[in-house]
Amino acid sequence: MKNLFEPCQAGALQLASRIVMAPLTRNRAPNAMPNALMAEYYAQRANPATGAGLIITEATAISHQGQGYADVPGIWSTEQVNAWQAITQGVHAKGGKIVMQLWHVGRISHTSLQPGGQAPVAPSAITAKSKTVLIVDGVPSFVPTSEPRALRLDELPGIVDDYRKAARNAIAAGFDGVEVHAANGYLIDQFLRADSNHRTDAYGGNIENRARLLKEVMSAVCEEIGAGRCGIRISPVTPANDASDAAPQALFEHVTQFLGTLALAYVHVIEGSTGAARDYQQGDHAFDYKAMKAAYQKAGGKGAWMLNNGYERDLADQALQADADLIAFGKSFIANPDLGARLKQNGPYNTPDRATFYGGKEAGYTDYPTLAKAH
Ligand code: 8OZ
Repeated sequence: MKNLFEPCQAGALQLASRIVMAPLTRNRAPNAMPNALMAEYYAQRANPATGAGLIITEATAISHQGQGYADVPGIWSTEQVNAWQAITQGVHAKGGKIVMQLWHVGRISHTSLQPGGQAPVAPSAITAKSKTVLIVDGVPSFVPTSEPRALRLDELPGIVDDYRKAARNAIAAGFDGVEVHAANGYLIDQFLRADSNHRTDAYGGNIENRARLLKEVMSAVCEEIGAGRCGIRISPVTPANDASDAAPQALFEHVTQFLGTLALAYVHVIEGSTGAARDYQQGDHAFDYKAMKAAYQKAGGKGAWMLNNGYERDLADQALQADADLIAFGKSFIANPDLGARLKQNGPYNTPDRATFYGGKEAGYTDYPTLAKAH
């Protein structure tokens, strides 16, 4: 019987529990720079006895071009690498582990966030029916994403190289590893899905071609820092950020079959619609997650299987008995810095305040009470 509170080996990562803090965009990094307030937030959640066995950072841009939201952090400059060190040191001082989520948003961006005010880049010049966050007059506001331009074939090696350098930078900043963000309708997911990828070259068309960028990025990152320190996040059926594909089952079985050939730390699966109630088993969201995992294992995949989306204690226990090794908690980690301690006694839980998810300072970020403080 697996349980949340026992150690788990995920590739080269020795984790003190099966409780993971999911990546959470919080828009509190002006100028794409990590800062002291962020260090406090992560340190509050880092002790595995009361918090997470593994923290995954908020999505972090691998390049200026990879940025799509106001005040999200980056990992492309020396200054950023140095600033992240305070965060990794703070987490390690509490006995915790932390990996960085590597992010290129592709078309989910706005010209005002791009180098030189240029168009965002994407597999094809198709505008997403989606919004991004800008700070307008000091207030976070949702605006439609800009029309992207299609990446030229000769630009793709540079994108793969940006992921490679970002992974190298993450290790230099003291991270235990990286997670490649291939979910939620961002660049890699845009390549995967037929509705956002109309390319006619080696990166578009059939499944193998649409998965090519993902494969090249994963191979590069694994080669750079060792596969045992690398994870990946996928979201087979999410409609987030206008992600859309008529045949996700075949697509994602192809993807996990490839992932099974790498000796990854873990595969992180968002079930259903990102951030929504647990609706993945309903109607047109029918997706055979077990078959996807079987494809991974058949190909030799031994890395931990991490599940996410709306988990609470009972569902997490059930998932661990079924097929999960790790459970990633998102919104509940926003509101409960000591979520591990609260899961152990199954409550009480603070309620997350949506109004403070994106942007702002301490309020709704570092000021949620712990059990120790509430009593
Ligand atoms: C919420 C707001 C902005 C970005 C994702 C990185 O969906 C995100 C994100 C979530 O993966």
